[in-house]
Amino acid sequence: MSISSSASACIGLGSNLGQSRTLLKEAWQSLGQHPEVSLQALSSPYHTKPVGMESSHWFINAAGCLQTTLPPETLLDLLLETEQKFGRVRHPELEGYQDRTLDLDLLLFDSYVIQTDRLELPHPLMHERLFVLIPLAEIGTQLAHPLLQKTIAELLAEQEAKKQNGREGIEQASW
Ligand code: PH2
Ligand code: MG
Ligand code: MG
Repeated sequence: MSISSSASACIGLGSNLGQSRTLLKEAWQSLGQHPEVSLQALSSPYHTKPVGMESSHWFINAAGCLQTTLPPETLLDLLLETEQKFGRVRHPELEGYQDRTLDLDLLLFDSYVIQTDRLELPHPLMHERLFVLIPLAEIGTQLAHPLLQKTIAELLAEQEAKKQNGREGIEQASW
């Protein structure tokens, strides 16, 4: 038997095509079926305005934290497989962000800092995105960003202070 230690990972979940809320909930449960994943907490869903893309479809976003004995690259593989399983079709020929049934972004993996072509940890945009910070703060205010050395609560307060219109475009919903 191999002995591997367990890490805490946080995931950003998003969908703006199809039955988004159901897709996110089922995708989260599906991650929990993996023998090396143990689900810890899932935030509320939020109805959010698309950021950095032109789309008439608002997103449902949520954040979840889990424990895993998988290494980060293998957890990333599992996230990408799960996106496909839930109907994600990528169009590498198109520029910019596309509407999608499911996006699972690895935000934090313990306090790992990784910069490879495939995987960047912490997620390079997480500290700027209210649609990530607001759900993540619900389940882990005291989680630390290993590069910025600030908690999620502090990053959220900073972003909110920067935005003139506060939480406009982000509405809490329920599962
Ligand atoms: N994801 C993006 C780009 N823009 N906007 C919202 N509201 N929610 C997202 O999950 C999102 C986005 C790229 O992955
Ligand atoms: Mg994303
Ligand atoms: Mg993604």
